[in-house]
Amino acid sequence: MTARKSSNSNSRNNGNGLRRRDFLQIAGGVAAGVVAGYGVSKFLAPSAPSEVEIAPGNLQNIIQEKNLTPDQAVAAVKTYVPGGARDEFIMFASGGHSGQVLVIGIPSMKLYKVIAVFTPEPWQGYGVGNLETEKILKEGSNGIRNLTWGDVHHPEISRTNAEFDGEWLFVNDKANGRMAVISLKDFETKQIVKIPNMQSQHGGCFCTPNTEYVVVGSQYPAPWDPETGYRPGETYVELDPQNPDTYKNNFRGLVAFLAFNREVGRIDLSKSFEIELPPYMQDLVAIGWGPSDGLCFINSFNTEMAVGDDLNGIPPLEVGASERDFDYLHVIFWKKAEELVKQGKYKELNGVKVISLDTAIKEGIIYLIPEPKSPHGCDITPGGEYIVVSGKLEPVATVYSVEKILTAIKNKDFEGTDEYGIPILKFESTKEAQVEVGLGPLHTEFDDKGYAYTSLFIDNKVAKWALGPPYHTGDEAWKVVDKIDIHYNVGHVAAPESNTPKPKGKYLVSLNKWSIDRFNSVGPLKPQNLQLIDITSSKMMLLYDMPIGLGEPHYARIISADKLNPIEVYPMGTNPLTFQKDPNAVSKGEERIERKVVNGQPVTEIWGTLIRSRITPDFIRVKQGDKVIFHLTNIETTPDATHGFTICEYNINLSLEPGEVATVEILADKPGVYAMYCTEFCSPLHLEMAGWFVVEPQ
Ligand code: RUQ
Ligand code: CUA
Repeated sequence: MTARKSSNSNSRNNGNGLRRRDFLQIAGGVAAGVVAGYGVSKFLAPSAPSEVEIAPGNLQNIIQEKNLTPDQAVAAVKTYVPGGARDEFIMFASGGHSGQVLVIGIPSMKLYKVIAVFTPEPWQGYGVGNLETEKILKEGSNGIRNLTWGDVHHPEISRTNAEFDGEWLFVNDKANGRMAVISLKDFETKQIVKIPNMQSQHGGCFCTPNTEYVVVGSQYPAPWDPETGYRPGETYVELDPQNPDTYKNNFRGLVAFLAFNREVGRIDLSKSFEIELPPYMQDLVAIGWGPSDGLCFINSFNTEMAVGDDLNGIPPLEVGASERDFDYLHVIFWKKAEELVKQGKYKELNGVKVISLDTAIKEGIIYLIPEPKSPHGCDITPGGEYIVVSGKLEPVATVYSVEKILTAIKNKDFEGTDEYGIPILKFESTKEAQVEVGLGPLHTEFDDKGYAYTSLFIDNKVAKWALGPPYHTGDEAWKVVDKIDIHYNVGHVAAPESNTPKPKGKYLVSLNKWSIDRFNSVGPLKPQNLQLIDITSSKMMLLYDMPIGLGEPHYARIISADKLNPIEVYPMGTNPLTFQKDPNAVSKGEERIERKVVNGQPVTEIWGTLIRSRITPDFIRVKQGDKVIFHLTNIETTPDATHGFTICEYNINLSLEPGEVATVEILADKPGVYAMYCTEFCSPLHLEMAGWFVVEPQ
């Protein structure tokens, strides 16, 4: 991997070979421009810094002292979003193996929140005692283990007419084949679903144009029993590397169309369906609109169906999976598949309707197109007319025309079938263009001016190139126009509302795997590096490096901030999971403790309130062996007045936002006197927001 020093690091010659006097002139210009550009009057508002502090001379001194190049000084100003101001875009970046989702402002690159999804997170009271959130994690496990992490790759925002609508966020767990639903009303996880018949999951998520379905594809094929599909911990099939047929016959890929019920904000498996796929390693998924409405595209690798077994003389999986020059882009007619389900042409496997591969072929809903070697990205141009795929091992971005694909299907323009009988369309009759973008192309995003941006893993660059008609014509079309260095090892890039009909342009974020020399050292495990790039002019310009010290952000969706409209406080007594009034909500004066016996088990049930700076009740006496249930209502109405709740030694922590009701259940199994207190520094008497939980010995 080539990892070079940044060309614009703080070097003595100011990075540009400028002489010092020239530089000072430019710096002065920048400084003056800063003040003028931002409007002096704004700076002179009563709360703004004094005139002396913002004098151009001073700014010039700062630039000089920090040894900034003019570009760096401009970048600093471009990304600065003062406190009280708002970012223009919000990025939802996957948190990789942290199992969480990062909420980041653009252009400031401020980290606003880490949404707890697959991994317990105490600050949000997620999976650390709160009954509802523990239930989400438990019901979203795989039935054989309580999963406490996920490998989050691809976030997706709910869509209306294929555009992001800012209501819901979906993220996948690659390692365990799961999907999570997050409400953008409160930025909290509401549901995790183990996708039936899927072991690992990677492609997508990608919503159909009106979020009828959240679409996801498998990555590593699952062991497959034609009668019972795949069941975690149960399905055992023969896999013998010496006999490739065992893999070809006993494993299957899958694409799942998870029906999303917007009213209740939940995935409904009873209305979902799946399509069986060959045991290739299906990769990214894209769902079309406009001319590609009703189409689903999935690329794949390891169409060689290599298994590995390197210690026994079989080529390593990596080698076996890279032998052929082409893999397959899958083209699936999902609306026709929906019809087949209505006609009953499916088999129910593990609670979901599955269209068999044979049925899919016979009914003409699946086709393959050769795509250059081990591709990764699978992205749709704003007009929905092209699909762009990049082969990691081929220095080109390949552009397919949807019109040509549909014509080729109509004319049965096939070069044959694959081993399973799926018709393969001819590459030449579906291809629109191939653009030489550089080495190791991965993933492509689009702006609002007809340009595409492809990440180049091996080159450590992002290439900007012009799309063809109707975006650009003649000599302008399908041409690389600019490249920018990134630092280092870019995976995906993300641009505001790319992969929708109306990308917003302006910025590109390069999600880099390595940061090497870009930050203060924090030991051998280095942060990932998200780099913000300005794409408003013909030359791309690096604006900001943001270290991410938790997990690996694979991909991100970026939405205009004004499309988001989260609530400030919950309506009093809300259960966040349902957004309904919680039957156990209490107001001031209704607090109480009740003791009863349920099926022979003594139960102490407490209805309490929290308000600055009091937990009511603040003294609770139970008997050893009691099951103790707390229903706590935060009766604050002030935004930000969150209280926490813990009982020492009990491994629980709640986060109660204003208006929220939470329930926690514990077993008073050990005698003792335990302090309980509010874990959020909420008020001057926060430390006094405490009480005692007494467990009398039997
Ligand atoms: S992936 S870069 Cu899911 Cu593309 Cu990781
Ligand atoms: Cu409530 Cu501290």
